[in-house]
Amino acid sequence: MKLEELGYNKKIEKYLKDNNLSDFETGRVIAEHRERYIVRTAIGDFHAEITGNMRFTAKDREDFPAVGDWVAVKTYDPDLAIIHKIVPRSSIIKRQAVGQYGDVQVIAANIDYAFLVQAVDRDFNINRLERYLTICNSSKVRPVILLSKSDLIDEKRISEVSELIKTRIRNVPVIAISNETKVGYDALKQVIKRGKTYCMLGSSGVGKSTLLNNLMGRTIMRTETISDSTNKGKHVTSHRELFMLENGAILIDNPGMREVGIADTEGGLETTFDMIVTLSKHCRFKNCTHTTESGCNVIEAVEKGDLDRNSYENYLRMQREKAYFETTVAERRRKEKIFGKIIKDYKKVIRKI
Ligand SMILES: Nc1nc2c(ncn2[C@@H]2O[C@H](COP(=O)(O)OP(=O)(O)OP(=O)(O)O)[C@@H](O)[C@H]2O)c(=O)[nH]1
Ligand SMILES: [Mg+2]
Ligand SMILES: [Zn+2]
Repeated sequence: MKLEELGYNKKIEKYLKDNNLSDFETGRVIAEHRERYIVRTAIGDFHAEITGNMRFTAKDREDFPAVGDWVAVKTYDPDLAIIHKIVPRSSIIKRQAVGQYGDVQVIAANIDYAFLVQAVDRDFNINRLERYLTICNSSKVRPVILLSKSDLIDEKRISEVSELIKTRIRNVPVIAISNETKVGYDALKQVIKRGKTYCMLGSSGVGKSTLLNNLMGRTIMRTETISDSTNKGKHVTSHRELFMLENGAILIDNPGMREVGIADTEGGLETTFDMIVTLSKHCRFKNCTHTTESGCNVIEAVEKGDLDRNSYENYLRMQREKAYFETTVAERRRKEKIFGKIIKDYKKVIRKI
C-alpha cells in the first residue's frame, strides 16, 4: 500500500530526511494494545515495540507512541518491528489519566477532525460536550458534534437539543444521525474527506463502532446492546484502532470514555469559552477569577442574562480542574527530580567505592 493513503505528507517526509531517518521503514501506528503497537508500513503490518532507550527516557505518556502516530521503525521478523522515533505530531488528543494524578492519557495523534458523539436519547449532556470541545481546542483538532440514535426521539426534541447547543457552542457543526435509519449520513459523508484523519470520542454505547461498521460496509468492530441493569458501564470496544474508509478517509474508533478530565495546557479553555475571555477584558482587576470580585464583568453578564449561567459554572469547574492538574504535574516533576538526584548521588558513591 502507499503511505499517502495513510495520510503521509511532505512535512513528515522532510522530518525523516532532516533527521537521517530515511534508512528506517516509515509507518503509522494503527492500533495499540497496552504498549504493544501495530504499525502499518508500505511493506505490510508489523507488531511493534519501542526501543529500551525510548522507554527509559520517556517522561510521561506523551513520549510513548499513540494510535495515529507516524514512526520510524526497524523491521525484523516477517511481522516484528522496533519503533525508534516518533515524528513530531501535528495534533494530539489527550485527557487526564484516570486514577493517575498528574499524568495524561494520549487518545490519538495527528488527527484532523474529532467526532464528538453523544446519543440524543439519554446520553446528551452539554457540559460534557464543552469538555470534549476544550480537549479539541487544546489539540488543534477540529470538532464536529454528532448526535446519534436520532431514530429514538422525535424531530421536536432534536431541534430542541440543537437550539440548546447553539446557545452555548458556536461555530461547530452539529449533525444528527441514526445508525439504524442512516438519517444524516449524507451530511456526515460530506465532512469525511480523503486523506484526512478522524477520531470518534464519546461515552460507551453511543454507537461509535456501529457507525464505523456502517461506513466500512462490514462488521469490523464488535458492537453490543448495553442493557442498563446488567451491564452498567460495560465497554464493548477495548482498544483504539485506525481504519481506512472506502472514500480514502481514515477513522479511529476508541473505547467509550467515562471521564473527560481536562489536561489543558494550550489554551483550549480560552478558545471554548472565548466569550468569557472577551468579557473579562472589562473586569476591574486584571487577575480577576470571575468568582467573587466586585467589578467583574463576567459575573455581571451572567446576572444580566447575557452569558449562560450553566456554561459559566462549567467553565469555572474546568478552570479549577486545570489548576489542580497543573499543581499535581508540578508536584510529580518535583518528586521525580529529587528521585533523579538520589540516583545520581548513589551512582557517585558507587563509583568511589
Ligand atoms: N436505535 C439505535 N441504536 C443504535 C444506534 N447506533 C448504535 N446503536 C446500538 O447501540 C449499541 C451500542 O453501539 P456501539 O456501536 O457498540 O457503541 P460504542 O459507542 O462503540 O460503545 P463502546 O465501544 O463501548 O464505546 C448497539 O446495540 C447498537 O446497535 C442508532 O443510531 N440507533
Ligand atoms: Mg465501540
Ligand atoms: Zn471577572
